[in-house]
Amino acid sequence: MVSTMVVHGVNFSPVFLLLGAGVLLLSLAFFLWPKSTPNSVPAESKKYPLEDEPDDDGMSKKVTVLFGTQTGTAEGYAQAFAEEGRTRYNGEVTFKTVALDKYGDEADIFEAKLKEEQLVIFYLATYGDGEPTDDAADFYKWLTELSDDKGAWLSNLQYAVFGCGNSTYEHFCKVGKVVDERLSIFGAQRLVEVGLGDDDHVQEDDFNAWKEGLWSHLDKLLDSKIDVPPTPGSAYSIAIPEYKVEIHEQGTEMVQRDFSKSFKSFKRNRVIYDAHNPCKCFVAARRELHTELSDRSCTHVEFDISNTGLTYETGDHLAVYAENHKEYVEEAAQLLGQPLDLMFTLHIDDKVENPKNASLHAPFPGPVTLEAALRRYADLLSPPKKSVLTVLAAYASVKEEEARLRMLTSPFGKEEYNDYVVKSKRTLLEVMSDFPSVRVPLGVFFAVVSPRLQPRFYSISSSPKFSPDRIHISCALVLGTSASEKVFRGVSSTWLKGSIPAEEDQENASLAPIYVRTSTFRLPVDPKKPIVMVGPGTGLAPFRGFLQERAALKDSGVTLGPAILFFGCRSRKQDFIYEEELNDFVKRGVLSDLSVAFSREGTTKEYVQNKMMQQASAVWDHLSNGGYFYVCGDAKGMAKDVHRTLLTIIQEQDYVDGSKAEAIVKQMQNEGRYQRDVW
Ligand SMILES: Cc1cc2nc3c(=O)[nH]c(=O)nc-3n(C[C@H](O)[C@H](O)[C@H](O)COP(=O)(O)OP(=O)(O)OC[C@H]3O[C@@H](n4cnc5c(N)ncnc54)[C@H](O)[C@@H]3O)c2cc1C
Ligand SMILES: NC(=O)c1ccc[n+]([C@@H]2O[C@H](COP(=O)([O-])OP(=O)(O)OC[C@H]3O[C@@H](n4cnc5c(N)ncnc54)[C@H](OP(=O)(O)O)[C@@H]3O)[C@@H](O)[C@H]2O)c1
Ligand SMILES: Cc1cc2nc3c(=O)[nH]c(=O)nc-3n(C[C@H](O)[C@H](O)[C@H](O)COP(=O)(O)O)c2cc1C
Ligand SMILES: *[C@@H]1O[C@H](CO)[C@@H](O)[C@H](O)[C@H]1NC(C)=O
Ligand SMILES: *[C@@H]1O[C@H](CO)[C@@H](O)[C@H](O)[C@H]1NC(C)=O
Ligand SMILES: CC(=O)N[C@H]1CO[C@H](CO)[C@@H](O)[C@@H]1O
Repeated sequence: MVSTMVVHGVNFSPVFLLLGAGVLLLSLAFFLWPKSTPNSVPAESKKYPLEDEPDDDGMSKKVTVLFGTQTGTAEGYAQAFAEEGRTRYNGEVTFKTVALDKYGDEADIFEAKLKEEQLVIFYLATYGDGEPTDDAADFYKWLTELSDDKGAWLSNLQYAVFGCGNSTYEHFCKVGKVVDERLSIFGAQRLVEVGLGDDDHVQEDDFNAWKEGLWSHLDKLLDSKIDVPPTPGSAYSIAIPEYKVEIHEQGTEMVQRDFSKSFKSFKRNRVIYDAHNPCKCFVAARRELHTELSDRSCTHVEFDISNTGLTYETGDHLAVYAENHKEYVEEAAQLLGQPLDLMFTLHIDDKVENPKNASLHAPFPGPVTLEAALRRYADLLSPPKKSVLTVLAAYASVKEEEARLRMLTSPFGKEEYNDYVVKSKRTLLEVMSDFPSVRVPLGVFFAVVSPRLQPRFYSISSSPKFSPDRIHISCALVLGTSASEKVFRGVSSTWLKGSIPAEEDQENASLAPIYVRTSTFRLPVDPKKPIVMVGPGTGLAPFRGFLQERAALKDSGVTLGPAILFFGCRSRKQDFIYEEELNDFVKRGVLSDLSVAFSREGTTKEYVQNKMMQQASAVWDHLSNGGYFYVCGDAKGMAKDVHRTLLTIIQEQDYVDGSKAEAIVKQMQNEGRYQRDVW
């Protein structure tokens, strides 16, 4: 018996905003939300029709906006850009946004579809070691491997690329830059220089500046009627997308966390677990890896994957959907002014005339309590984007608060936004509590204020040869002081640390949806090849898997090549994780040499790269013998320093100059003999 009451009957309340620079900011309110709920279709029935939206007369103008995103930023830009375009050209130009994996999945499709396009705008994020996002992987591989000899086959295409990245990474916006370059090689016409969105500053500002430049070009191509472009500074009425909220009676049964059973992906009759269809697994075992003397924490967790069909390979990554801490959930409910036990379901109202509902993601399944919804689905701690502040401003009942929120999002408030949100890492909850007059309706909160909580990735620290039924990970706790001087606890690391293992309490054991993401971080096919591994801190994780695999090979009679490992931590007495296991691998001859750099034991810091220098000749011996070089862990500091050290070692040991050493490293990378798993 579910009797229901609709609170927000209209899922689309127009809110009139007077914006200082209308064109610049219009798009912000349409910022869209991370890849969200499951919406995949069975793999085999997936079709990529050449034209799924027939152009009525074949004459109407069309812009295709393609994106590759991991956490939703690039998708948000794509949606905002498209939305602005629809308004800008009074709906006379069709703007279609498509994720690259929905666009196609193989050479023929990409080729046929791109040939038909006239205007394509790309929004592409970069990850890992300058790699594409999962959804852009097939496209990127195809485009980068396509022979240059193909010539100017894309000469009908005009395009622009905006890259999303963070300039502190070595390969800043690499995917955007590469796609831009490749398209040009094939004769496509670049409308504007590739945009470089830098997360280290305010990326939204880069996006806004870049798209203004692009509009001026697009106006010439698309706007037949207005020769004067819309004047900045004019007022726009904008609407904030929202879900319809259906409130249920107390006592209604809650749906279990459900990643859309009906949309399970199958390949050759096997269940495929992925972001749309993760596998709920129990925490089987958990233990602290640091000693009591450490003031930090690193948790070893084992997920039970027996009888699930979930499989993995040594070197893969595990995605974990963790839940928010109780404290944050309670605070969020309070800020929303709603009780935790409120039972509701979100809907997209398709009865109401609503052009914006297309940009809303499928809502999470209901009925759920507000407590469960906030715990599972809401990202409460990420610093809010400017677009979110624009929405909050629309719901402020105190004039001063509204004015301050508007100022923070205005072009004049760039510095203030940077100081207030970015530099001080202010969480969404902290921002909301700074503006107590803001009361956001639930349908708006889940649609556009709180992004969907994303899974976190972990390097798998076991090998299926040794541990087929359990996936191991090692997670460093993120703990700090927040902008409001409260304790900041990372979502996933806190959840993992507090998880209840079935070994200890079968009845109350913790469950999390997980899936395995295939990586390219792999041991040499030939086990006799020498390997050199560098993995300080949690960077040790995949190497524990490597060593387990080597141990299994050795036990089955395989002859192993030499393997050396450089590990680093603060001190032997605090955070020398898996110390006993590593020593045991040495004893068994699975690991030929273990070098550990303790950074806080002596008077001077010692890092893995110092240990590498001390063993330069051994390192070069192995590598020049066809050996493999592996680095795992921190991308921003460690991996760069280790890279430089490798170049130095090659120069010194091989008596070559800097550019020759770089050529040697490049060669190793091309041959897959220099692999990095960095984050
Ligand atoms: C491919 C890959 C492999 C990885 N492998 C591992 C692994 O093997 N082991 C491991 O431990 N991690 C690994 N990570 C990192 C891991 O995915 C998570 O990022 C990490 O566990 C933190 O997640 P969290 O949810 O606990 O923190 P989050 O809730 O995501 O918080 C972290 C964020 O909070 C911000 N922050 C930090 N301090 C504060 C503060 N005081 N106030 C406000 N904000 C703050 C930081 O800017 C950071 O962006 C890997 C990441 C990737 C991409
Ligand atoms: N979430 C992410 O994506 C991410 C990415 C990278 C790092 N982190 C941070 O890293 C921590 C993870 O801890 P962890 O156990 O992996 O590592 P860790 O314990 O912080 O570091 C391991 C060892 O590496 C040393 N080190 C620091 N800078 C180095 C450099 N440039 N080159 C070589 N060695 C260096 C450290 O020394 P000193 O500390 O003594 O200098 C320590 O001895 C978390 O607290 C998290 O905040 C997070
Ligand atoms: C684990 C990790 C690795 C990253 N690697 C890179 C990189 O190699 N180069 C770069 O320019 N940006 C890198 N970034 C930054 C992201 O590309 C940037 O935050 C981007 O805005 C994310 O877009 P998305 O939300 O659409 O996925 C990395 C970010 C993370 C979290
Ligand atoms: C970009 O990298 C810097 C430097 O490591 C980091 O402080 C910052 O948080 C990153 N930005 C984002 C949004 O992740
Ligand atoms: C499980 O949790 C309940 C409630 O907290 C508790 O009463 C019970 O003892 C727990 N079970 C075990 C086996 O510890
Ligand atoms: C997903 C969704 O709800 N789509 C609807 C958006 O609005 C139009 C116009 O009312 C409907 O036809 C769609 O079904």
